[in-house]
Amino acid sequence: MKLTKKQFKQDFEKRLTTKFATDVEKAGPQETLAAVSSVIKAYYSKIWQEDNEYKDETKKKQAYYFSIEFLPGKMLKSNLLNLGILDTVRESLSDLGIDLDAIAQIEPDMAIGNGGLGRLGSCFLDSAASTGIPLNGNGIRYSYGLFKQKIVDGYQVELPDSWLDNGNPWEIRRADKAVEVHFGGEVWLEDDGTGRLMPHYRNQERVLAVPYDTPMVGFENTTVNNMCLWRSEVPKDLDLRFQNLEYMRQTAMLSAELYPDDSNYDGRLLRLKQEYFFVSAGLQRVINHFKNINKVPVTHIADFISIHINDTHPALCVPEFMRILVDEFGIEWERAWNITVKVMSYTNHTILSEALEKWPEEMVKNLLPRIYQIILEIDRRRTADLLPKVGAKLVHSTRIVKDGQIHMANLAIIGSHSTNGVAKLHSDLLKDVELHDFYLIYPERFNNKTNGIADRRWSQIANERLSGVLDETIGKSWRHNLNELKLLEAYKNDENTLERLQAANFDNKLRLAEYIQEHNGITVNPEAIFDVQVKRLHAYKRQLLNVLHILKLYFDIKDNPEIEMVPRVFIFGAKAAPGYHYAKSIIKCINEIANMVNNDKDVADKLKVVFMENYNVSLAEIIIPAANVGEQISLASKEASGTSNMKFMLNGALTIGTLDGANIEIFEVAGKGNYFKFGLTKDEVYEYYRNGNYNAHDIYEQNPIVHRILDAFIDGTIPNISAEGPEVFDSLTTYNDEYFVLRDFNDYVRAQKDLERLYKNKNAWAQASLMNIANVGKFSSDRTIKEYADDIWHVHEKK
Ligand code: GPU
Repeated sequence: MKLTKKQFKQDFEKRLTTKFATDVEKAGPQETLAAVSSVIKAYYSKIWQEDNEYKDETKKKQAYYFSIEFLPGKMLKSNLLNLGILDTVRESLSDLGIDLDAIAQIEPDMAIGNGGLGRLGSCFLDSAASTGIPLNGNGIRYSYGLFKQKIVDGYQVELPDSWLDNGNPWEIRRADKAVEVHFGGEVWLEDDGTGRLMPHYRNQERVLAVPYDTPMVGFENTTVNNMCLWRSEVPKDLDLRFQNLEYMRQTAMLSAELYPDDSNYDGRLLRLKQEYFFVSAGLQRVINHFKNINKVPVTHIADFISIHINDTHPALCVPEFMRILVDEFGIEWERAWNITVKVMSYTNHTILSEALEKWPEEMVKNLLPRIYQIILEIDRRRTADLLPKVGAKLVHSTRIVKDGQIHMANLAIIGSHSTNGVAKLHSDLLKDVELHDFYLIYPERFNNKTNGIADRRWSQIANERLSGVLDETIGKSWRHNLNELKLLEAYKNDENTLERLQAANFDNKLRLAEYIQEHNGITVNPEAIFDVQVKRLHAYKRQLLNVLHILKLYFDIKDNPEIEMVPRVFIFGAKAAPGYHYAKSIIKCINEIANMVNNDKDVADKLKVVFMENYNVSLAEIIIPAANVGEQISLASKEASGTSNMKFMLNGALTIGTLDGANIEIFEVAGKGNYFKFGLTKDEVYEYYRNGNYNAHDIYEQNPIVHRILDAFIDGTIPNISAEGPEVFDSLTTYNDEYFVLRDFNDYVRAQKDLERLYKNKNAWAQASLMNIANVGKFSSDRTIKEYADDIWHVHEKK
């Protein structure tokens, strides 16, 4: 949009008066932020309204991304950038003596997601809007987002994230579009006089679902899509003579809190309730909208909408859509089923068995009696249909209802026309191993969609320094099409460019060093290698492998304080699920090792270890641009894709990583010598599983370096971990090292040495960094979302 400084200042000053009865001089930072946001909202609202009108008039197909998590982070700068008014607003505010960046910083992170899964959803919504693809989010408006992490005495402590305290300037409460969602009670079927069995209900719990719309503003275009988030409330006409206070409390609690589990299934009733709540409310709204704008029978609905099931949490979309078609529209079962399968599609995000959702039949039956009947009927008909075709073995292994449980992944695969993994390796594993039996039955449903990232946030917003250098070197076309970064390759031997790229990184390191000084009280040397591992704390991600390597370097220094070593700063950021005891123990160990190393005179500034509290999207925006190295060291086959790996690449960091997830595709395009790969391949890992012949204790006994490092956990070398040290030690020895940390240790050390060698050659390192940036184009989520739109949803870009 077009905007002059004069206009903005006028609008802003007026808003301070009308909204807060104050002026530029007297306004506090919260008032300033709210007034700026409110002005921005007025700017995009017009575009939003027009785009909605355009969508309704053209009646073109739209897709809906159902996800129990989103992780947008802060919105102010992203909205300014996408509207094309970031510079104008920054300069206008500066004229008034206001620092935009300081104001932007106090906006709370919108953290209604745990990690990669939720962040991917937000990258997709950004990319869809920016490429003009009609994709809308559907989720839950949690009053409390992911907990805030404090480190107290080395331990993680969780604090509530009450992000809505100062209001949310972006959302619109749409009370007119509220719907009801029903739970529990009894259901029975009665002939409606025409031979059809219709459900009748008694004693159902009623919950009011109120939608809040948040605009997803496209980058310098006219598209504004919607992220619809549902809040649970008590229906206004509820007769309290028949309801107790416990019910009231429960209803209000439905949308209160995000479950803080990442890649882990925790079968609690409230979670199942949340799943049905946003699925039912979302589908009702989608279908209501379809009815209002299209004058065609609902049997045509698959030509107008597509529903995406993001991991299994929204898999109840399948029976709920069936319920609406069959019970409410009177459509005959077979026909309804064909429509449902056409409308639905599903993404799998992990092969970890502890993440697979399986709800006890009793629980589903009691909470969702009609949905339970429908699931049984889906399962019964499918079994009858397939038995003669594929035989009992395949039918059984792929059944939705078995062992007293509802298998949610099976429901999602069977009830949709597309199942995709999130990186090549992961999608192959689904076809060949984990979902092989499904693949035998429905080969045409399986496909890959390698993840991507919203590059605007991860470069233009997070790394203005680098963005400036890129503009000066290759022009600005990369801001619209990330593949244009390829132009940078022509400068691979241009010393001036290499120097300026490294200088940008150095400035970002200074910024991070300052942050670390302020928050951790640790002085880090900006000349050191900034070696970063930021992601959820999980055994399979192997933060522990990183830790063992740090201890190796530490002992190298202790043995020989004069040793030559490129100084390193190891930076961690990680939240552990509150109930994940082992992960919390590792956090404690990292913090105690940090204390030991950082305060050891022998170490000087050769080695520093920093654990950064409360890792979230905003912190990632400060850390990643400052990194030299990104650690992507999960055990091969376990990380479905990873997405921070792509963010590091975009910002010019080199990856040290295993042949896992999207790392493989990163290595393919970055080019040899521009990354550090190590470790078992997925085939070697599976070979160990087949033979059952991995013996971690042997490695401990036979490798003196490993022996010494592991002993440090139990012999008092590392102080203050008398409970956690033995736990870690036992996991790696007695319990045979589930994720092959010891097996990969030697090769990891070797790769780390290669890395150090390259870093000593400033020019060669700068070239490798440049090659990473130049070849990151594939990992824009603009590419990913176009593939979903073309291959799965069949929705089209606005022209
Ligand atoms: N992922 Br399942 C999560 O962040 N949370 C989950 O509950 C599940 C998966 C992640 C994968 O671990 C990661 O590899 C992937 O990049 C990301 O989803 C997005 O696909």
